[in-house]
Amino acid sequence: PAVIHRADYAPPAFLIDSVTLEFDLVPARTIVKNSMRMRRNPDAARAARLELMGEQLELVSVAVNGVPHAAARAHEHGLTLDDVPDTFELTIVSACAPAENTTLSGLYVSSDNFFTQCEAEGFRRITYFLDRPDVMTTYTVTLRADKAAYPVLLSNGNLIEEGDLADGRHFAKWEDPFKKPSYLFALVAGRLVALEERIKSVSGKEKLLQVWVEPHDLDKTRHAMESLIHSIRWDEERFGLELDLDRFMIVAVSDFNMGAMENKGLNIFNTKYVLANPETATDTDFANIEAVVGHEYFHNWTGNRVTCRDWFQLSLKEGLTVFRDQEFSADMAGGATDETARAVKRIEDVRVLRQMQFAEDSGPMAHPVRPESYVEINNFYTMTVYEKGAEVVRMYQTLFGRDGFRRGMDLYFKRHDGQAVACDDFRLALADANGRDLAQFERWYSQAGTPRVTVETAYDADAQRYTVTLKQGYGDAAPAARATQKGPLLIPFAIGLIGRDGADLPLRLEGESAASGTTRVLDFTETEQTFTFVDVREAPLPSLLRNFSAPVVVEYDYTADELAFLLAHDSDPFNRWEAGQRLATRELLALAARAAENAPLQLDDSVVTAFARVLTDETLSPAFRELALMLPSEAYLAEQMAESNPAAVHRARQFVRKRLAAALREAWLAIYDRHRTPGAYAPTPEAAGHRGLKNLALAYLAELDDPADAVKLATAQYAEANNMTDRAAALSALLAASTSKETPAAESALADFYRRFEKEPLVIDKWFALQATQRGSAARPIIDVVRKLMTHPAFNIKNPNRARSLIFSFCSANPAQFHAEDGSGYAFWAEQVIALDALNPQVAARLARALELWRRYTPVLREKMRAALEQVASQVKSRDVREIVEKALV
Ligand code: B3K
Ligand code: ZN
Repeated sequence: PAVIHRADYAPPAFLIDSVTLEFDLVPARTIVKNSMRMRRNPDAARAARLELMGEQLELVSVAVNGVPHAAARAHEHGLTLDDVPDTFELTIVSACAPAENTTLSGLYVSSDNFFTQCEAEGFRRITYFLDRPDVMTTYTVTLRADKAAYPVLLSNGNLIEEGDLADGRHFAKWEDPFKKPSYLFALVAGRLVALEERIKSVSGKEKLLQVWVEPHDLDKTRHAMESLIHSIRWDEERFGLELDLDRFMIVAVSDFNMGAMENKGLNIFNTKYVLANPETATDTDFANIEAVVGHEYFHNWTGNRVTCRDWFQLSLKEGLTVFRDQEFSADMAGGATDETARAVKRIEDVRVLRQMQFAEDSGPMAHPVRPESYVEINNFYTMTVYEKGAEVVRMYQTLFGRDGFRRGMDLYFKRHDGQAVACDDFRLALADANGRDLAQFERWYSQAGTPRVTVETAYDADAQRYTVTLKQGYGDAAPAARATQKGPLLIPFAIGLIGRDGADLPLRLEGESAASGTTRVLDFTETEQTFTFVDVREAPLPSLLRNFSAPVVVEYDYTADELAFLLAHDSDPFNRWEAGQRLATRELLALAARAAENAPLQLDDSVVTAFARVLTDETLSPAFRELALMLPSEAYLAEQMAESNPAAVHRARQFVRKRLAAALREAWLAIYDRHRTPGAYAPTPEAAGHRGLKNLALAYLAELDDPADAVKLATAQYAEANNMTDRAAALSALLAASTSKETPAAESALADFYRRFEKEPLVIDKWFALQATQRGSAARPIIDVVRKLMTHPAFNIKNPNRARSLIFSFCSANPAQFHAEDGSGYAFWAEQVIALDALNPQVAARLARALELWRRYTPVLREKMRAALEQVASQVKSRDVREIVEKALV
């Protein structure tokens, strides 16, 4: 397959000054008339011909300056025009078939309504175009459709005209005053209703806000609207960025490949990230909606006003916008000063990064934040580009502080508003605004793999000096990553020193005149570097990489007692949590190694004691305690083993869960009682924290060999719940309890849940997911449950949310069952990847990635995975899936 290289970037040979689009929307055959004012790009080499991109289009006619153009050739990838003048009007009429479009890229139909998805390269499935992000132009769009079937007609920007046409049809004309790349184009047509609000933006201008949904979902739009208003306010306050359009629309669609899309003024969202009311959505759903609404809204400046020169620069907008949405959520939860509330959000984000991005960075798909090459760009909307990219942006803020970061952002917009630029331009704006050379920092964009920092410390009591020696490298990185690694990184390494009483010591580095602060960010720039603290009156315990100041792995030989001490005392809440995770991980990996050899398992009491202290420490917020008591995931643990053994990890982790359940039984019962939240439901972080801790208690109680308490509590909670968080948690506890002891309560709750929510697709997704991720037993392997559910009338592989809820949940979120030794999980995976490949390559490629780390597993599993991968490689057609499986098999 053709590989696209970053080094081959060349500016476009032609530019488009404006475009006018007219759509005659008919599901089976939509006609698009596209008129573009074009000219040669003075900054590019003179091209012999004009090459427009186009896919799956039927060409009807081409005219240059109104004259039919004979020398136009349509082909599989687009349209070639020989002999075009220097400046001209190009008019192309073409047709496409939205009703048959199962890829959900381009123009498609969902629930009888029309939607578009153009990023990254979907616009070329709508019309022939220079479908690349550095070609920015203004759009005028006329939509025509049957009025009864499609009463609402939306596109980007402002509505300038609408009216009736003959034969029961009508039209709407939209104009977007801002230049934009084609990937930000959108249209929506259908039977939809909107929740509306009018607000005044910071400069006093009136703005119309709308959340469009199908009529039966109008009662689930309030939270999305509030999230939008909060996002608008936050961007005004934190970054001085104002909404630039008079009207901002969000539209929900139930068939969507990803979370949401930031089309200019017309964001299109997966229903999952819009619809919520207490009965249907969990606390996590509410929080995710706020984050995704924020994310897409923030793109209006970081992505839309300043966009990407080419797709290699994707992290320019995605890393930055993820960072912005993380900060938004932290500010919403804790303001600028509630460090524990902010830490809860930070911990959640770091968990995801470590579990998913570190794994990606260690396998065949490893790539730098700014990739060097790709086959299919849709495969590069990755954890690395998004989450590691956000960490890279966060490091600027760690280096320069909030004010310095803001100065850099201001300069970035001053220089680049209205342009399509590169990651380097962002870095230079930050460097120039803060008067610092950030040349070395560029390596964060060009080197793949997770850096490892090893730490050695020494205390000289006589001299009262404490030295910290840091070494950086990449360990044995995967070949894909190793090829990119050139030299040491600039790592902002935050550190604190803790005294025997648990309090932070004042910090003074050698050469400084006085001590200042208790956390210092060390500029760690060399392969090996020693930092010396002076006036250190006692041997301290180091608190390393506070608040996870860089996306690295830290290796330091803490004793178990030291970790327990940090868990009890560190003033940095992130590192308090981190100490508990290190303690648990170490213990769990030792147990997994024993489990792999079928040796008996035993857990040290000190671990139980350390966790008991946190659990019952009422000075800590419930949300923090919930995170502290949550063990590292099975996937993360398997990843840390020399040879991943999911069955052994599962046995070890279950063993520890059961021990913690039994040893702390009374505490769990007390917690359950104390953290009930009677009264009306509110999705605030505080109330969610109480529910979370209470439901964690329930989940632990369900692990007891005799789960009678849990069954009793969960049965009552299920029946009485006034919100989905509690109802789903109760159902999950009942399913878990019935693994050790068959309980009829689980079956009847499952049946009730289905009946109750039959008409709520997002809740039925939860019903599928809960069953796909449940624990199995030898007598009841979950693959059987999953295969049976595949034939359930509510299952539909064409709907990505549904496919994810059953197939992906099983293949990616139930490792012990998926990696069954008989290979049954892999055979299922292969079947589903092949089936999806023919319908929706983007979704298929995501599923394909479930086996990419196959080389790291035990020999038995490895061989079965290889066979499944080879089977898939020999049958799939899409460029998307081929790239994944071929890279995995190299
Ligand atoms: N920019 C879109 C993602 C598009 C994915 C295309 N395969 C959503 C987001 O990151 O906000
Ligand atoms: Zn984004």
